[in-house]
Amino acid sequence: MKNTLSIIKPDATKRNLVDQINKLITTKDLKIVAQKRIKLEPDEAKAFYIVHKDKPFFNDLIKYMTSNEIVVQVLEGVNAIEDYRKIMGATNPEKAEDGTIRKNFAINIQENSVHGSDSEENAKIEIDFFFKNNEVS
Ligand code: IDP
Ligand code: MG
Repeated sequence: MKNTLSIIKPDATKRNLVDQINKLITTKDLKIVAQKRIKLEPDEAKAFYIVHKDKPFFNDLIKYMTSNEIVVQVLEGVNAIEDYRKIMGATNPEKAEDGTIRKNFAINIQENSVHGSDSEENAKIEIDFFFKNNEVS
């Protein structure tokens, strides 16, 4: 079994989409094994997205990620990382496949409703960023 980190982002929590998004997550081979709703501080958002610090959209991304609460989740499955990236759809919702979370719910390339880890290495770093060992079942 593998774990991946999922975030339901501010645009989605604002619109009360958590239950609908969780339905799309759990219909495939993925189980939600930890979940909490939190408000990110700007410094935490900057630390989480440090790989994007030189991108033109970085400051807007931090503003957006701290604009409302987020729901952070640990997902478990045999191919959790790849399976969740598929369920999420492309970063730009205009390019996302039908049935994906981003196709269904994202507003634009920034307000794209969900985050999912992109590799096993980053999944571990990102899960440790938000969860203590005893919070993940
Ligand atoms: P990902 O979330 O699909 O892995 P990344 O390239 O890692 O996409 O970007 C992280 C987040 O930064 C995106 O999910 C989105 O919220 C935001 N973002 C990415 N590219 C752009 C852009 O070109 N304009 C505005 N925001 C962007
Ligand atoms: Mg990414």
